[in-house]
Amino acid sequence: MPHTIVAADVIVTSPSRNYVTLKITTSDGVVGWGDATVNGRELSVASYLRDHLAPALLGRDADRIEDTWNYFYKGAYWRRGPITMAAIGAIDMALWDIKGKALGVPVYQLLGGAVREKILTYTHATGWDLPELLDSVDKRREQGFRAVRAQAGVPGLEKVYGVTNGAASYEPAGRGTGPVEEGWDTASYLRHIPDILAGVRDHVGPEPELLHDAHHRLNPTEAIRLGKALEPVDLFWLEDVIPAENQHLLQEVRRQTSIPLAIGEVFNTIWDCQQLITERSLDFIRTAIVHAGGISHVRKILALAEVYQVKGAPHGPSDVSPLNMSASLHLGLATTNFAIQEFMGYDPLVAEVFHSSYTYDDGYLHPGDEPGLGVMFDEKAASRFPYKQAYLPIARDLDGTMRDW
Ligand code: GCO
Ligand code: MG
Repeated sequence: MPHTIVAADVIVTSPSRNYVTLKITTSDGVVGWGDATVNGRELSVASYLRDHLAPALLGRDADRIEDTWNYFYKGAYWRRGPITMAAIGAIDMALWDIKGKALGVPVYQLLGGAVREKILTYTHATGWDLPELLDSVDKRREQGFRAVRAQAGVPGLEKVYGVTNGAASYEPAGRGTGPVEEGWDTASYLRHIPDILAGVRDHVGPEPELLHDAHHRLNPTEAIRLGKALEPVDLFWLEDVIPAENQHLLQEVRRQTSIPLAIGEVFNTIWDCQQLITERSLDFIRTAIVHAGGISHVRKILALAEVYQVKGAPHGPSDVSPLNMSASLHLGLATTNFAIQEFMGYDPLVAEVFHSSYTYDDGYLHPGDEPGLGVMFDEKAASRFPYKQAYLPIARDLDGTMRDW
């Protein structure tokens, strides 16, 4: 029996931060949910969905997930881009949720079934200086995490990539009418960070996995220097060493250091990472489910990656909703070359709106066995948290020149 789509509603809610959620309802009363959040540009996706895609969804057969993906991707004529792909991603997620609920099975079963019992996860540790960072790493280890991303301050600066001098937390977003400005000093960072990460490795011993995010700040020459300096630290990966626009340049870094590279949280399609994967310029591809067209499309990215021995390790910050997290975990449980899931956790307010059935235990996540994606969205609770304008920070060099953030 076809499940005809009779409603497609967009809800923007802000329990501590903004999330955009798509609700699709079928003629037989099945409701599917999808995440459409693009941090700092939330209302654009909400409008793209509400004004352009939702009307065209009405009357379509919810069972035709792949056809609907192509209908919106090819049918737009205009290609790619974070707003378009997050909107398609939300539709795709909601349709997988509906299919799972209609058949009474969790989405990972529809994707081929579990290939592992649980999914390794990494979380964030943050400190301005080494003692503060070690404190934060210890706390994460006490919570059971086996893999930790370590970020620190940079001497001479006060605020850098979400890390603030004197505030032991990481916050890559600010509310208000404009972006917070941070400073950047490549030379100081390169002098400082190898010792910091070596200090973390000394502290935790050889076993825990350590990761570090350079957040697009370096050029290939600087990235090679950093990669070489960090080889003794035995990182799980070094993330976003250079901006990914000039993809062939990553080969330079690749040829001169054995450090594992992760990249791709800003990518939206398979075509953004095709060259990186087929030239094997990276070890881990980081596209988030929501930002790259949903489960259907990220599944294809991971299938391409599998051929080249590249692994999946999707972006999973708290600025995408638990719906995205759940979709990522269902895909991860059913995908052989899925390495690890980033998991920052959420502000407690988020659980008032998103009732998720995935579980965390001793460093691993599991999507749970509820039908569909297993996340219930509480519309009444959501209405208590209206949208608040928010921006990602920007970064400037010491002389004021704009940098990649
Ligand atoms: C990460 C990311 C985040 C992003 C943020 C952007 O590796 O988790 O780099 O910190 O900057 O999610 O919205
Ligand atoms: Mg990152």
